[in-house]
Parts: sequence; structure tokens; C-alpha cells
Amino acid sequence: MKIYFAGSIRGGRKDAKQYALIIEILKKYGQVLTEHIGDHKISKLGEKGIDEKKIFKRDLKYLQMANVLVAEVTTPSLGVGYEIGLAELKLKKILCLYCEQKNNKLSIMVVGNPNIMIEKYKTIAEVEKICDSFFRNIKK
Ligand code: 6IA
Repeated sequence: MKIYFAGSIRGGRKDAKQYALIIEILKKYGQVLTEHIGDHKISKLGEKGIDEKKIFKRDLKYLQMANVLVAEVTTPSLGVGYEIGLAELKLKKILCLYCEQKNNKLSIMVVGNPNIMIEKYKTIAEVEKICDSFFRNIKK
């Protein structure tokens, strides 16, 4: 099982620690192709001198290789939204994890989409249960 994990970078890094915890859970179910998303050293502005075209191309290749996309969507991110749309077009299974926020509602383009499984969570223990059920169902 190859897993593409998506999480905000330029959209903001406030949930980066959460991404790292989720990636650790996902590793129980397969190979996480995008482990770098949980790296706390990656800042919102990214690094100087990075080749953006190369990163884009590599991410598209990983998305193509992946069996599933798991996105943490609490912090809104253009890139994550784009990856969700592409994964849908490529008929990948999609799980969106959302930590409910008082002042920040999830986009209707995600909430209203029947091809996306959206799961709300409050604790990392809940994410473990959600992932367990998601991966059990896709193996059926
Ligand atoms: O619009 P955002 O930057 O929030 O989009 C985040 C999403 O786009 C993530 O799910 C990634 O898959 C992808 N993405 C955006 N920026 C990068 C990136 N930056 N590296 C890898 N994937 C990215 C460079 C980091 C640098 C330290 C090498």
C-alpha cells in the first residue's frame, strides 16, 4: 500500500506536529511517500533556492504512484486542495482528516464531495481508529 499524505506547507505550518503524528500512524498501513510533510524544519516560506518545478513534478509522480491520499485539511491550503482534486480525477481513495475549528469551516468543495471520506477528530487516538477502519475497508 502506497500512501500520499498531504498537509499544508505555504498555507501555514501550525499543524505540522499533528502531521508527524498522523504519518507515524499511517506507516502501519503502508509506505508513506511524503514523510517530509511532517518535518517541523519545513517552514511556511520554504527554503531558499529550492527548485519549485522539480518539487511539483516529484509530488505529481508520488500522487500517481499512491493507492490512497490521506489529507489533513484543518489548515486550509491551496496545494492540498489541488492534490485532493487530482487524486479524485485519478480515482484514488481519499480520506480527509479534520480537527474541527470554531472559526474555520471546511470548504464546501471538500465537504460536499461524495467521493471524499471526511472524518472529524479531536485526539490522535481517534485518528488511529479512523485509519484502522479506512484501511480495513479498502482492503475488502
Ligand atoms: O499550498 P501548500 O504549500 O500549503 O501545499 C501543500 C501541499 O503541496 C503538500 O501536501 C505537498 O504535497 C505539496 N507541497 C507544497 N510545497 C512543498 C514542498 N516544499 N515540498 C514538498 N511538497 C510540497 C519544499 C520544502 C523544502 C524544504 C524542500
